[in-house]
Amino acid sequence: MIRKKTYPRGPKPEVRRSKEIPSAEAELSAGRRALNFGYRLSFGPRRSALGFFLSFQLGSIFLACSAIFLLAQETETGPGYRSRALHVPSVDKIGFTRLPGRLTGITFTNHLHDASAAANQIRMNGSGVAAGDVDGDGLCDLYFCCLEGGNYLYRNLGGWHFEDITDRAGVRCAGQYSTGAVFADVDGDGDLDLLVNSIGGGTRLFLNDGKGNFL
Ligand SMILES: [Ca+2]
Ligand SMILES: [Ca+2]
Repeated sequence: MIRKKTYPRGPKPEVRRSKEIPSAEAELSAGRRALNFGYRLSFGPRRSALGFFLSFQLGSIFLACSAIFLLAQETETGPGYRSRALHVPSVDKIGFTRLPGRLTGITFTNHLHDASAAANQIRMNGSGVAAGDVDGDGLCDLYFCCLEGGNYLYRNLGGWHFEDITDRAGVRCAGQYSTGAVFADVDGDGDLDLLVNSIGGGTRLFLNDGKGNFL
């Protein structure tokens, strides 16, 4: 015969709720509600320019405070870096959007002929890309390695537009199978220098003059 063992019950533990921290969406939606309120006042049944002005100001203050609050709350700082979580919207389409080269100015394509691949299959490993601000304007520039035809350096103009400054910068590296690159301040003068690796050609170092011109 099996007997069920029972244990004396103690006092019910007290559950304390911590003060709820408003989420990012809640903060931003508060600002949007204020703007919607203003819109109804301005363009609803009772049109009022003063109502629109006041509510627009209110909504702007809400959004500004929300942004400051979120930055202070979510930005993590450490030695040499800052990071912040990426908020993905719960509605609407998410993910990446393909931007054509005619809009961005980036028309780079990595080329490798079949005969070249057959001669040395290491070439089929592909090539890399380096990202960094080479001219110090605060915008991230891009350097693409190519197996045949030379590499490309694109200067970021902002707004997803780029210009090809490869020849001006002197980093084409034509005539070699470039496999990878990295930007790093090799000489410690505060700007990003460029290291380019290749098959059978060693690693080349280009020193930056601080304006995106390499020696
Ligand atoms: Ca730049
Ligand atoms: Ca440097």
